[in-house]
Amino acid sequence: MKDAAPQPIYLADYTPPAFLIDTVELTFLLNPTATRVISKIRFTPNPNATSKEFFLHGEELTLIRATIDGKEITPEFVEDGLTADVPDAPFTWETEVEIAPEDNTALSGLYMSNGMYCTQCEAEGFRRITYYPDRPDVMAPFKVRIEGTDPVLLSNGNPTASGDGWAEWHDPWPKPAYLFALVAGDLVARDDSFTTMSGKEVDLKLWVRPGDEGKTAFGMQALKDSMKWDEEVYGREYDLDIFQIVAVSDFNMGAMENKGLNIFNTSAVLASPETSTDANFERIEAIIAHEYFHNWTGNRITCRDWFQLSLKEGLTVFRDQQFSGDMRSKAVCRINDVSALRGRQFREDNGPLAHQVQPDSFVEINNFYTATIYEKGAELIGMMKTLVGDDAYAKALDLYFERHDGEAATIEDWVKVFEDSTGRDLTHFRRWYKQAGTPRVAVSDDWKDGTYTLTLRQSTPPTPGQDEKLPQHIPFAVGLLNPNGDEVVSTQILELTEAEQSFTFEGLAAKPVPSLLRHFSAPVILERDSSPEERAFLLAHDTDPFNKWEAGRTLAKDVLVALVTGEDAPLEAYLDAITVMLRDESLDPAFRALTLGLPSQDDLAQTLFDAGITPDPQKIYRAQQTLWQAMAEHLQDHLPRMMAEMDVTEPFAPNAEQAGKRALGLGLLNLLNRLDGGAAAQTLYDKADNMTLRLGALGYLLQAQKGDAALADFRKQFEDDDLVMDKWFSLQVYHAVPDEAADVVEKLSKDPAFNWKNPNRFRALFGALAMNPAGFHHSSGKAYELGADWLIKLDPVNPQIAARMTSAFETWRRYDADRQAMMKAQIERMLNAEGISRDSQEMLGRILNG
Ligand code: B3K
Ligand code: ZN
Repeated sequence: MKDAAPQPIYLADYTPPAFLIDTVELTFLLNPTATRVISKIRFTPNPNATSKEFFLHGEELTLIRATIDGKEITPEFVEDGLTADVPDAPFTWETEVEIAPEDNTALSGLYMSNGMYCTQCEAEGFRRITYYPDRPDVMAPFKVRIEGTDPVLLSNGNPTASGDGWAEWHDPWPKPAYLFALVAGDLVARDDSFTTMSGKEVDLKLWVRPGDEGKTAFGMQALKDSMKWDEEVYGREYDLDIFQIVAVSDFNMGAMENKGLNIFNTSAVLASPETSTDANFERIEAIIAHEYFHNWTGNRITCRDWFQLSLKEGLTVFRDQQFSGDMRSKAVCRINDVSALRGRQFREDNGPLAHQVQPDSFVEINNFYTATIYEKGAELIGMMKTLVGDDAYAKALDLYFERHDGEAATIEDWVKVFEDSTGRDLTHFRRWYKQAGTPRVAVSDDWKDGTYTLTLRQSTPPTPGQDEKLPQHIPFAVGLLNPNGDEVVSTQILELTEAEQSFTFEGLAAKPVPSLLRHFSAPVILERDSSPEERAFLLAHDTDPFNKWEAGRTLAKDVLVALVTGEDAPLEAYLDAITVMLRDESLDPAFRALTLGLPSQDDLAQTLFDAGITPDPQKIYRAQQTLWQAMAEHLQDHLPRMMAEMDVTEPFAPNAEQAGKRALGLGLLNLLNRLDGGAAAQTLYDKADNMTLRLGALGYLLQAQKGDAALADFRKQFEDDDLVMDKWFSLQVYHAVPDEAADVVEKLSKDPAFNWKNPNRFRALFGALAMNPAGFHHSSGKAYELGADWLIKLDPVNPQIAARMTSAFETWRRYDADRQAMMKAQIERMLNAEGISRDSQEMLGRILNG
């Protein structure tokens, strides 16, 4: 039986901490089954406190002893921790506790991965290490001593002393406990250094397990690029003598920004041409930058409480997106970011899990590391920048760092900095933080006597717990093109603040074609009925690269929707337009490759649902296949030549230019594959000397049902490489035909290499199933049942991952009655599972009732 519904925590209930901390000294006596943690903490009553109650969080700890100012005491154990009678003056608190890292399968707190010790403390893992006020507004400098048999013993800050079997570290920058880190193991480092803008030499170390040294060069370069970029663009200099990254095989997410000691999932840092795809390289570069940028936006200025999570995450995502745009192609990066936003955040915002960028309440904070907090949060920063302009943005950021350095700040502090530095009133803009849901902006236009009028109407559908929606402050970027394709009005920002507003453009010679929401200037859904001709015109002529791509995407969407509903599809218009674009050699290959990637099946399902049509996942799948087939036939004569032009003859480099060529080559092979039954894919597989092409070719062989030999060969070559084997698992699921997807997953789940307790491997299999919508939503319901079986199995072992993956079921209300009933039955079965975690219980409850 499940426990009673867990109690939510409310933003409105925030009170300042009763005690502050001057210093923390921790000693770790490492042992896999019985690690001792001795903490010595100097507490001071907080003059601003509203309560004097002394409370320390603690979870799964065995208390050995506790003293106050050297005198042994017996604390009172309460829910989630302990309390004690303490002096109303500064005092020294000491405890010794015992923990068992080896038994920690939740991968939160101190745990073991492949024989090495590591930690993950955000959000609330530190309380599984020792008793502590585990809340981000309690910041302190830490001294750490580690004793153990491992050759490498690491913690935050600067190394102060070490000897045989011990090491000491000091982090002078006050930090909340969630940024604490410890690593111990048999590790080797790639060493480098960076000279900061004020001439300080910083040691850089990227620690990996012996054997992985060959995969560290790219990550190190990305780190140095990030350090330089943050100095040049944000004026932010690094602030310790050493910066370290450690790669860990068992990790719940991508990486963690612990002060001076970032811990990374191996998948987010290890890279080599033979084992990593271009997409992997790009993701690794972005994550390394993201974690590094947190040093200022997250660590030096942290969050007052977890309701402010987007303060650090939205801003840091925005910064890493800017960085990637500078390192690679701005247009291509923006298109990829928007595609990800639509794929994950719009899906969330338009379903039962919709929530505010600054939530009012939560049950389990780990469930709120979401696309809304991260990616929508980043869009909010981008909109503020658009509204105030680049210079004012830079000034506001300077003020932010000046005013809040060393503090635990709030989203309100952030907005206030913009108001104070620009003089603008952002009261209305604040709604973006408090109102969930994706606004719709419907556009109509009018042309009379040389005056062009655009009328914008906005509305936001209700979301769980928020029925009434107010108009948002939307920066709406617009440009106008002449019928001959010239731009007559360059990009302007219209500020839409009311439910309906009209904007006029005068003195035009002919009715223009509008290019709307350029650069995707706001995270909204644009509603405009326009002809295939207008879309084709914009695809050919728009000067805004995002909108050029968007025109092709909307046209493809119109075709696909029509193929699904059986209406007349504007197929010819699409094929002609796309052919012109694909053959336009003035365009970046990466950009052309993006136009070959059709709108996702999930995106189409949501679009149909929004239009009042119940989506049929099989029909959507078939529509996509039909369109690719039509494209292949239409381009038949051009394919071999166009592909040959994309051959990269220089040695492999993971840069944007080469990656773009490979992406377009593979996009074209996807088409050719439908005509030649896998022949070209086999040739490519046999000659490929890098993972991008090898994996691409393998995928197409699977698609052509000719993959068996290559799959076996791939496994043989890479069976000792976990990250590549993850690809081997997910590719088979991703490319499985809908009728077979569940069976493929079931078979792979019995493979001896399926180590289900490893988050990467679990996601490789079950994450891929959710990414194959026609397979997951197969009418047999088999995939629903299999997915639920495994989430029930995983939940007691690793609740964070299980809870996160329940979102595969979040779209259940979109579908027909049979599918709804089957999905609902599985959601309820998971919810009623014996001992269901608080994490999963919250997610499933919201999915079911939201
Ligand atoms: N701050 C971490 C995420 C922690 C997730 C805790 N469940 C990584 C990041 O956003 O950089
Ligand atoms: Zn982050």
